[in-house]
Amino acid sequence: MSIEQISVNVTSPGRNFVTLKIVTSDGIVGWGDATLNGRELSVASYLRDHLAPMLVGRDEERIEDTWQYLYRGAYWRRGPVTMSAIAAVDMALWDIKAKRAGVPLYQLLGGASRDSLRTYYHASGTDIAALKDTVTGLVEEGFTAVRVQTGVPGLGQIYGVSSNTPGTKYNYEPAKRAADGSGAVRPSEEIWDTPAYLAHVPGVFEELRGEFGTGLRLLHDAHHRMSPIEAARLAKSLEPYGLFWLEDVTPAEDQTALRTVRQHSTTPLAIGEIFNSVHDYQTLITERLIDYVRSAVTHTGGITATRKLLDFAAIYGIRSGMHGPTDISPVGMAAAMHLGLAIHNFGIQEYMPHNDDTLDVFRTSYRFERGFLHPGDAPGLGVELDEEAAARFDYTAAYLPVNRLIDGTVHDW
Ligand code: EZ4
Ligand code: CO
Repeated sequence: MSIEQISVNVTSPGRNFVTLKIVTSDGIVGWGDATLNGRELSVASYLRDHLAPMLVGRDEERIEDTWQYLYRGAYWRRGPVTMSAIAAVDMALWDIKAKRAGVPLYQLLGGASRDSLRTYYHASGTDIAALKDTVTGLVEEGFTAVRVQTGVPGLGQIYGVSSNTPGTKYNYEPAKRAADGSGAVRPSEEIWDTPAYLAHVPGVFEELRGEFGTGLRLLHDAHHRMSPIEAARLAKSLEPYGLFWLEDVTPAEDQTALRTVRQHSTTPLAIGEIFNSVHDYQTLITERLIDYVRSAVTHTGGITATRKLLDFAAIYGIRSGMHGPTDISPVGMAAAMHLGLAIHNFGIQEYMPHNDDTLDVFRTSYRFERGFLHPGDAPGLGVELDEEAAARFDYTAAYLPVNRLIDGTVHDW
């Protein structure tokens, strides 16, 4: 059998998604997620204009060979656009292989290593009272782990703090669409001040531990904003509150920055949602500078590459914490769930339910119950794109925000 048709679907049921469809000569359909928030059309073009012509006629069973052909064969390697495109092809081929075998994908990855996947969800509040309300709601829903983001006095809208009213469903979506619907969108801008943040955050965790005790797993995302020594101070100041992890404390390019943080603190560290290759982790893993790998299957070259990355991490006792915001499509989320169920060194899965329009477009068979996820037992990935439903939602340009310091200097967002 061989790859006969390849097409790329761009749809926007509330936010943009890019989905690859591969059809084999005997009619098996495989789906892959290629969504890269704010840069969706670049990946769509990479797939349509460059990869699709190379793939037609290839043996769809040769997944590793196809991965190497697309990665090594391009000469230009790595980068989020390339690796998201390769990821989509890889996911679609695994979907096809598992459908042909008539089994859920996790069976081909070695079978289940656990019954279900512990998840964490996001809680935020512009002040501590609102934050406590949100966390209380999540604990009542059964969540055992919560990522906590908080407003900082003196700063306006900042990363991770939802503008939704407390008590409602607090989905956080940082990519902003053009207000006038014209599509001529520029990124919104936020303001940041590290000293104000560092002074405020430990008190928030003090309050949360006082209210919820030590049993609840608490996570926090610093979104790449600190210098190494500022990050070390943050990690040290949060040590008494026993975080499950502290995420993305420094800009992601410099792996050696985390040596400084490690020298000063035992707060567990997670990084990698904007990484796209195992090589981004080489120093971090071999020097044990992190505890959790944040890569998304969608942005890291697919199941083939993310499996290798997580196996490499396993040798050093490092676990998975795969990225799972709403900008990973249900197809990409399912890929993470199958992989997470199969590997031994699973840690936790980030999970934010998609909106109803998205779930009309993507028919999922994964199950979520009281804080735990299971990929389901449909053959393949278990997610099918309804192309008619998708056609109702046109691409709408939207960008992630740009961040500035109070004096106007551009800063990491
Ligand atoms: O900002 O997915 O841990 N999660 C995150 C996310 C990212 C968005 C960017 O597209 O940091 O909310
Ligand atoms: Co993050």
